[in-house]
Amino acid sequence: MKKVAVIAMALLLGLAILVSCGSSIVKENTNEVKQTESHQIVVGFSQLGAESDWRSANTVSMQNAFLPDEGYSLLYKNGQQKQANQITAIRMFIQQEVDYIVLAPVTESGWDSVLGEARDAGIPVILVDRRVDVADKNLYSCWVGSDFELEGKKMAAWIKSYTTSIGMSAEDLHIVNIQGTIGSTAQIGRTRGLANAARENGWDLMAEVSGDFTETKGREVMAALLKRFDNINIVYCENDNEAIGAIDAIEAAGGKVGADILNGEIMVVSFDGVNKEALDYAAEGKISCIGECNPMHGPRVKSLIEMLVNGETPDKFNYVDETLFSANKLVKEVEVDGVIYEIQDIGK
Ligand code: GYE
Repeated sequence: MKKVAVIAMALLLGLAILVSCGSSIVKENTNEVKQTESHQIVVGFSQLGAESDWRSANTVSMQNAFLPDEGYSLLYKNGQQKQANQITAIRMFIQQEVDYIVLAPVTESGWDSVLGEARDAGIPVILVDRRVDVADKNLYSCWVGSDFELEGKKMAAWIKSYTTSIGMSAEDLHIVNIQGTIGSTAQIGRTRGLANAARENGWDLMAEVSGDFTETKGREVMAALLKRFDNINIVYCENDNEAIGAIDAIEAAGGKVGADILNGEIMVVSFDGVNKEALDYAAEGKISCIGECNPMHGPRVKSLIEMLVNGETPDKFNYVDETLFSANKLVKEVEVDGVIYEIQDIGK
């Protein structure tokens, strides 16, 4: 009996060893799979929202740049225009131990703590499009995007050149600014570009109201402005979606949009040049000028990450070159800070 028990025990033990060996083999295999997966560079992308056509094009550009076939895995989170959502997304990326965090921040302030958490976790942060205002600039590796104040200055230079060439004097310009999301880099720069030019030239900048970069808000804000003022002759929209909404509101109120200010038309200018309807409006002259804002940052962010992977240090601030689009033949070029920018004629 004892012998049988010993043999049975030995068999059981052997089985147990086999089973445990087996499971360790299984584990190793899983590890191997994990290792091949971990050759992929995991990028967590906190996009601020989906408020405009510019934003959608930007998201697609990012998604197309970080493809699994090319060794990337992209985790995308839409912040719905709320900073709190973006902070939650970044914390989730930290927990998931991503290799890089890419942040398109909705507004500039309030990022110190969460970016500090990313740094403590050893995860580099790349900013795209808008910027953050943090005490320690080392909280992020680098940024790529547009020079928004330059965009504003170029548009102001276009307005100045156009209105002087049709013989208007400075005090006859009655401008309203439908601003972007307050506190966002794009808003701050574009608002400053216009406000400074208005002050320097003596233009009548009657109101600055946020349209939050959306068509709906642009329509709402414009309708309210038309009730408040009866002499608006220039509408400066901080993006195309707002401009489309504003044009609707002007037409609904019986107004006519166009560059013929001297004959009562209301001139609309805007930024982006991504939305097809806005570009068509510009070709027809309903939008008199569009300041280009380039959303195709995916490949740019990718090359910044590649530099970091290779141990190189990219430039801290990386600007994109941009032009102005107009079908109006009167202004061929504008000069800002000693640099000449040609206007791209998109007339039919
Ligand atoms: O102009 C606007 C978008 O930050 C450059 O955000 C971006 C701006 C863009 O909603 O359409």
